[in-house]
Amino acid sequence: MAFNVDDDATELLETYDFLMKFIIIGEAGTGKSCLLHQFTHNSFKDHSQHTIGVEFSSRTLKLGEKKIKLQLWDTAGQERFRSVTRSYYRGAAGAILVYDITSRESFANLSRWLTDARALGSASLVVILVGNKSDREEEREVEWSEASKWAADNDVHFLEASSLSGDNVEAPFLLAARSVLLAIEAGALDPEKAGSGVSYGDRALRRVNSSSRLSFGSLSGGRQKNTVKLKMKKWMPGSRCC
Ligand SMILES: Nc1nc2c(ncn2[C@@H]2O[C@H](COP(=O)(O)OP(=O)(O)OP(=O)(O)O)[C@@H](O)[C@H]2O)c(=O)[nH]1
Ligand SMILES: [Mg+2]
Repeated sequence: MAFNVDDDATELLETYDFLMKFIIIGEAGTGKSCLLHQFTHNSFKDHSQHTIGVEFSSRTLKLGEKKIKLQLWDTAGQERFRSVTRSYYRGAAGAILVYDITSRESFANLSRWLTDARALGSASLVVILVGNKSDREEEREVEWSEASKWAADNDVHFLEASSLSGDNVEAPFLLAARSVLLAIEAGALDPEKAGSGVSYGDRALRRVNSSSRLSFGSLSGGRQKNTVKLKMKKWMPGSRCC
């Protein structure tokens, strides 16, 4: 099992408001690893090989005033890894469910992935359906309207993206993070609860429901890969993971 943690030791000193656990799931070859690589490195992953088990990466982004650290678990789509990868679904706050617009088979199997994610993820799991490889329009096998209907029927968000061109790659992650934040603000998700898939990054900011209301006025899609801020005084040891 590979763990590609590209943050260095200074990450321990990083401050953020929330830490969220996301999983990337879907059939093999749909472009999950490329999508994630484009999101974390702003480049296309050449010669991508099948993921063996699970790979980990992270990125910190800003949503309004809030700094969110995403813990991203890229899972293998191959059947033989299914039991291993499912163990990583536990307590996920968000799931990026990927199919390939040029593969009807990858679309036909979506229900299976969604069922597993909902069974094992956080009770308020946010799911974003991504139709990847939108750059291959001429080979399209799944129409946007069909996927959009499936998404509506299954109560998930939907968009198409291209890991190759980078088109719409940030959107699913921003959308998922924003939905989770909104759930926290609405009181539907409690980061203090085990298995919520979210934890506070700094105890000083635990005032979500009192004076400091969350604000999503300006969604920032700006690239802040692995943002690191060295604020010794603010760092609290032992901040929980999801
Ligand atoms: N044209 C095009 N090809 C893509 C895109 N994303 C990924 N690919 C190609 O699709 C293939 C599979 O990509 P991966 O990211 O490795 O697929 P995966 O879903 O991670 O596969 P597993 O790890 O086996 O589950 C590779 O040959 C990529 O180059 C895309 O947006 N457009
Ligand atoms: Mg992969």
